[in-house]
Amino acid sequence: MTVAAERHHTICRACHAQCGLIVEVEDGRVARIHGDKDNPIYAGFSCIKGRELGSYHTAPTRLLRSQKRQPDGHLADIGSEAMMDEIAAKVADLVARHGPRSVALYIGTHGYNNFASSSFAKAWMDALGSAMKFDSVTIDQPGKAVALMLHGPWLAGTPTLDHWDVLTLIGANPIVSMNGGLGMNPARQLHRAKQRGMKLVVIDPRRTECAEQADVHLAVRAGEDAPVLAAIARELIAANAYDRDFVMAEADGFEALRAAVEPFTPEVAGARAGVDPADIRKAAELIGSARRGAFSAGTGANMSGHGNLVEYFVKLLTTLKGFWRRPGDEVANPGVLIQPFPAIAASPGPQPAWGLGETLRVRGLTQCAAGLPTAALAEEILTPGEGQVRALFVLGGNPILAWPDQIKTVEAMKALELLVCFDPHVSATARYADYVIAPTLPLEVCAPTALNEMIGNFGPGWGFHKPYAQWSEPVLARPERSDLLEEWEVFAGLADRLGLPLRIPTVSLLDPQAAAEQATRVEPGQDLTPHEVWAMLLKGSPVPFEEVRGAVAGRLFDRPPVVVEAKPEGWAGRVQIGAAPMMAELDALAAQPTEGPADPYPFRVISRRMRDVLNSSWHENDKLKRQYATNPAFLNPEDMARLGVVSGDLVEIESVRATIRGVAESAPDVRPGCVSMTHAWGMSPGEDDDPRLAGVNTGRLTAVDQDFDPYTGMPRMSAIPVRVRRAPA
Ligand SMILES: Nc1nc2c(c(=O)[nH]1)N[C@H]1C(S)=C(S)[C@@H](COP(=O)(O)OP(=O)(O)OC[C@H]3O[C@@H](n4cnc5c(=O)[nH]c(N)nc54)[C@H](O)[C@@H]3O)O[C@H]1N2
Ligand SMILES: Nc1nc2c(c(=O)[nH]1)N[C@H]1C(S)=C(S)[C@@H](COP(=O)(O)OP(=O)(O)OC[C@H]3O[C@@H](n4cnc5c(=O)[nH]c(N)nc54)[C@H](O)[C@@H]3O)O[C@H]1N2
Ligand code: SF4
Ligand SMILES: [Mo]
Repeated sequence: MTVAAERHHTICRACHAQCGLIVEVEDGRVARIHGDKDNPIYAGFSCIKGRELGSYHTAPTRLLRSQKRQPDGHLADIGSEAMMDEIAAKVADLVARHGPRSVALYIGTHGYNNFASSSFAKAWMDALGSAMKFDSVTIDQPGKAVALMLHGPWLAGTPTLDHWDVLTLIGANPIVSMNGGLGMNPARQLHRAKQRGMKLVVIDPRRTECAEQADVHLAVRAGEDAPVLAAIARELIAANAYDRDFVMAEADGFEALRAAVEPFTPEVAGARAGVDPADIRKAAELIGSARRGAFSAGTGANMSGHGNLVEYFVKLLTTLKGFWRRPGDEVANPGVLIQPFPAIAASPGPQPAWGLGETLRVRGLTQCAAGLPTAALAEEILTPGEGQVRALFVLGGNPILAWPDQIKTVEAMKALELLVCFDPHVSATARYADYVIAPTLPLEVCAPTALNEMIGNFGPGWGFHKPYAQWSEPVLARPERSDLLEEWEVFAGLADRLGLPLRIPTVSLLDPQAAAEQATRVEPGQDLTPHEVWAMLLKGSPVPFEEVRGAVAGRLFDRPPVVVEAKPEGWAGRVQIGAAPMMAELDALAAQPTEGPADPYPFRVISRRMRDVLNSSWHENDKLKRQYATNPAFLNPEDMARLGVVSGDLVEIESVRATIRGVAESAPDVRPGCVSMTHAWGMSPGEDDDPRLAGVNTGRLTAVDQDFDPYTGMPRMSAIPVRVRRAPA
């Protein structure tokens, strides 16, 4: 006999969007999951990943107990207490022999998704004395933070979607990715904005779901965004369609910018990017005639060789148009869990963008504004000498499938003395691990929507546009006969064994110094409940944690309105729109000959997201792979015909670094000359020669020490030059 279903509200944590969902539980198991039409932000939205969250928890491949590598190479169960004893002893020994820098941390998607795990992990590294804390930001959109520092932050932020007359998306596809540009429930937001007359410009080599709805779609050659953005800036200046008063009052560097964009006429940019100059003019006119609007760049634009410059254009075009919030504007979200910056219509001016904190031993790289360059971590592991990394903790990430330069990443994982992965599966990386720690999954633990509120500061169309928050209590009990830990419990357990107190900063304060001042000290062996942990993480939140804990269905909080104040008398900071390193990069682009010798690698592999999987996660669920069981090599039909292949045929994709095989799939939406492929599929080299089985890994095509960004260390992860041919039978 089945019991009537209990209905619970929950926060989906399968991606960063944190949708408010409803879970129906019967007999202790998930019967159904669906969107919540009463949710004031998501209004019933859910995607198939969220609706399949139940099966995520019961997947046959899910680890219910942590694993230890045995002398014969197999993984076998280990009790969590014994596991923490052993790992703590190994770390103590490494630190004694080689110093704390020999221990590194990499926080991936699912570590980043959970402030309790990432905060405890970083605090544990601080307690050890190791600065070697890496995360996926520097292999994602690091240009965002770098450009923000070169330009200078605008404290009052940007107006929200309902105020824009025009939106320009550059290498981003938020309808599928749920990432920045269109806020939550993006398809509905775009529909509404278009109905009230907002114009949409999309710059993307593929006619994406967003481009389908664009007023102007510039289907640029991959990697050629910067010339097009330069031409748009040039047109705005030439047509006097920029906000001259705002620029005079708030910005330095206008003349340097004007000179640097001068060579990029629409004809020059159009020839480089392979688009009609008239379309560049049309885009510039739409932007030029707008009173308010926004620019948003995504991973495609960040990974294609000029990520910092593209993101810098995003900032400086916003300034040229005066698209920032102005005195008297209301701040749409005065903050619930995160205290926003003071709403002043001013900038503190540019800040250091690199050369911060730890210096790496390879390629002259330093910590940049986006963090330590993850693209250099494999070399830090492989380069002998003082400071060599010998132990790596991977928190909810999958280096083997996600990092650039898979060949080097495999070497590095093998070279480690200690590899510890926190992962619910024996992932492609966990296959090299000494310990795989089995974590609890989202429906088994409590959490707030703090992450999504925090990323509201990344740019326009990110995070919540209203004072919204939700708190989730566990919906499911931990499975029978399981021995699981929340990731933070492991770091607290390791710190206890090493006798180290932890300092847990609050995530509610954006200023790192203020957050550190409000840090809570956790003594070795101190008993903590999850609620106590979240109370310390949310110390100083605009709405007290105890009150937010009542918002189990997600709700809007009644916050006093915040209105942007005018710049105080005598304020010195001004934004910078002609930063020397960026202008030099533009000059170098302008000096490149437009007609080069024939390109030996004439195709470009460009990245994309697939709706039903998240990076390397969700591949174990066949229901989610009903449409694509592989990551196809999407090619324009013209290219398919020239190569003599039809959908389903195998093609060889060769870069200077490696050759992979892909399953060709005809796609008229892809610009000729591009191979549109999703990352984080496949296996290690030699294991995915038949891509029809588990896909193939595009990270293998890149080499970290070639064609890399000098500040973020990131090589091209999109717009990767390749040749393509029909695979021999
Ligand atoms: N060529 C190319 N490369 C790319 C990209 C690209 O566009 N092109 N994109 C880049 C980007 S933007 C990113 S963010 C990175 C992603 O880089 P990573 O974050 O390193 O990779 P993921 O595949 O997201 O790894 C997630 C891992 O977390 C595990 N996991 C799932 N749920 C949980 C959980 O609840 N707890 C824990 N502890 N683990 C869990 C999964 O099993 C999986 O092994 O990849 C980058 N790589
Ligand atoms: N369903 C789903 N959602 C996800 C993820 C997922 O794997 N699946 N991953 C999550 C992660 S980790 C992130 S970081 C976000 C990313 O979110 P987005 O940045 O929106 O990522 P994509 O959807 O891949 O869109 C990138 C676009 O860039 C285009 N592109 C590629 N190269 C170039 C270029 O040189 N120039 C220009 N202009 N465009 C180019 C591609 O064609 C693609 O349409 O998505 C997140 N959301
Ligand atoms: S969009 Fe992301 S948060 Fe929302 S239901 Fe899908 S996976 Fe979950
Ligand atoms: Mo990402």
